[in-house]
Amino acid sequence: MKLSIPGRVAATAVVASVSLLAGGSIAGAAPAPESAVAAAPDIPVANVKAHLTQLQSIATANGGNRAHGRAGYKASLDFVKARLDAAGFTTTVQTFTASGRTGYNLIADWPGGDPNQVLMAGSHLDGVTSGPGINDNGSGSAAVLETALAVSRANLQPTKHLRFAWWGAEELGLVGSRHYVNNQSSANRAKIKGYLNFDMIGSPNAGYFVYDDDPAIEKTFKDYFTGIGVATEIETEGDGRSDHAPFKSAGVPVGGLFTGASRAKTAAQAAKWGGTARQAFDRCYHSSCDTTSNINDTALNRNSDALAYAVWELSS
Ligand code: DTR
Ligand code: ZN
Ligand code: ZN
Repeated sequence: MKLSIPGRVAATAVVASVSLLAGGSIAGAAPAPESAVAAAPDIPVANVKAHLTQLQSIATANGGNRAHGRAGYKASLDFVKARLDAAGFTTTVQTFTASGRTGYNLIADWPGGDPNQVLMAGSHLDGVTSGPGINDNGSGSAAVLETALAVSRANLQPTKHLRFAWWGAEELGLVGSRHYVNNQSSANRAKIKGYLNFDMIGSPNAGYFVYDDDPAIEKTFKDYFTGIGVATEIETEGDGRSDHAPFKSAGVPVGGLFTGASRAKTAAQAAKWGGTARQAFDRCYHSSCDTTSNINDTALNRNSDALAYAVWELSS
């Protein structure tokens, strides 16, 4: 089911509400329409980085990783869950088995909104066994967590019901997200009007890629980056490569953001985005050096803000 966001209405409403929210007023303008979209807040990148520091500490205290079936993964989930419980979310831990070990998904529902129209945002929380997995995928997990906390701080009351998810065992083949989708009734699956995926959004030699799946979701992300003057490219290698795939296979509109993995940045991309041509977007992909030093703060900041913008826009 496609999301239908008449861009001009949403944009007008956003302009109206932003001006009004900022204490300004649009001289002579009509009052903001009832459906004015509250402006998404800036996501403090310092908060996102603080979550990454926690995940790094968890890996360090648990054999150097946060991989499926290891102590570091469950400790990561417990950390995220505690923050969400304290912020008023209704959390659920879903268990499954993969490679003979227990896996866990964390689902966080924000109370309110139309239960028949669910907007989801998610990321995989597990890493590989060879390192702490801070860009892959602490970056996505921390940004989704901070956006959820921003929803709580704002006490957002969107039209749609908001649900956030942190997946287990993505590195074993999208096991956790596939378990979630396959264990939803078809009726409940049909209620999910969009799934937004964030897997590697802070790569050191960052590119700015938008998934080219659902047109309305893709446009929402592109509109954000256009608004901050950052060019984007469509993500071409993503199909099947992350947790949006099981949702897409089930007919759910999907989208997401990505800053690149082991593929090398081209000279043209370096000219557009900065960084180093002919060097991987993330030289520490699936390596022990994927630590808190392996993050591009500007990319993490921009993608965290784009995440919040899309959640606010697409849930309104
Ligand atoms: N599969 C992800 C990394 C990854 C590689 N290509 C893409 C494209 C779109 C999203 C993610 C990815 C992982 O290793 O976790
Ligand atoms: Zn990975
Ligand atoms: Zn990943």
